[in-house]
Amino acid sequence: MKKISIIGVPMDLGQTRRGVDMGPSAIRYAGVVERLERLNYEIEDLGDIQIGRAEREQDSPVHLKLRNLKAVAEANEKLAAIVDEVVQKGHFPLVLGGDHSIAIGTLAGVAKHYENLGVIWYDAHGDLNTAETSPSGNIHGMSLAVSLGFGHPALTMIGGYSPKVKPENIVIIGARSLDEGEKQLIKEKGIKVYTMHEVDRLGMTTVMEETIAYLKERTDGVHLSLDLDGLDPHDAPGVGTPVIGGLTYRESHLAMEMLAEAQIITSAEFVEVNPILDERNKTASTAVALMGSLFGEKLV
Ligand code: EXY
Ligand code: MN
Ligand code: MN
Ligand code: MN
Repeated sequence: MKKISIIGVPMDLGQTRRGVDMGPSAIRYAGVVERLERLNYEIEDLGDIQIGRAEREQDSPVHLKLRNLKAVAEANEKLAAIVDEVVQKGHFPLVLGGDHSIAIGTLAGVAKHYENLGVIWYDAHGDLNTAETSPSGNIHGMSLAVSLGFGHPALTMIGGYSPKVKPENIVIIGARSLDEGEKQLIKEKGIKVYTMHEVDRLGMTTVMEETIAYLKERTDGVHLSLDLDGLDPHDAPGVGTPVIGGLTYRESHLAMEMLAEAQIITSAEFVEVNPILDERNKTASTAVALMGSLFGEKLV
C-alpha cells in the first residue's frame, strides 16, 4: 500500500495578509486524512512545522526587499529536512500551506532525490521574482525563481545545494498575472507556460496531455505545486492574492484526474488557503476535493 506523509506548514511570513497560517488547519478540518484513507492510502500526519515570528524593518537590512527573510529561510530549512526524510523512507510527501514561499523548502527536500525533477506550477502567478524585480518584497512571489537558483543565497542554498530545478523541466499552468521581470525570465530561460489564453484556446484536456507528454520525456519525478489562487476566485475565494479569470473547479478536477491516470506525480503541495478570507471553508474543501482526484478518486 502506498503511504502518504502529510506535513503542515502554517507559514504566513512570505506575504502580508493575515490568516494563511491557518491553512493547514482548515485543510485538515475539510477532511484530508479521511478522504485519502478512503482511497486506501496509509496516512501519516506529521503535524505542523513551527514557524518563527515576523521581523521588524529596523532589525533587517533587506526587510523591504525580502520581507522576513531570516524566518522564511529557517522554516524552509526545517521543511526541507522533513520532506527529505519522508522521500527517503519511500512515502509520498503531501505538504499543506501556508503561503507559497514554502515551495522553496519542499523542493529542496524533494529535488536531491531526482536527476531531473519536473515541476508543475499551478498558479495565477509565476512566482519568478527576485528581490530586484519584486514589486512587493514578498517571498511567496519568488519561490520558483529561488528554486531555479535566482535570489538571495539564504534562500537558494536551502538544503545545501542549488539549483533545485532546471527551467526546461517546469510547466506553469493558469498564469494571468506576471510582472515584467518574470516575463523576461520566462523568455530568457524558455520556461513552458500555459497562460489562461492557452487554456482557453486549447482546453484543459490538451494542456494536460501536452504537459504530461513533455514532462514524461525529460523528467524522472514530478512535483505538483498547486496554488489555490490558480483557480478562479469564484471557486477559491479564500486566497490572499486573487486574480479574476482563473481556472474553474471542473478544469482543475480534470487536470488532477489526468495526472492521476498518468501516474507521474511523486510529491505535491497545496498552498495559499486563507480561511479568514474564505467562505465556509470552501477553498480548503476544494483543495481536499482536488487531492482526492489527484490520488485516484473516481466518480463511478
Ligand atoms: N507578482 C506579485 C509579487 O511578486 O508580489 C504577486 C505574487 C503573488 C504570489 C502568489 C502566491 O502566488
Ligand atoms: Mn513507513
Ligand atoms: Mn504562488
Ligand atoms: Mn498565486
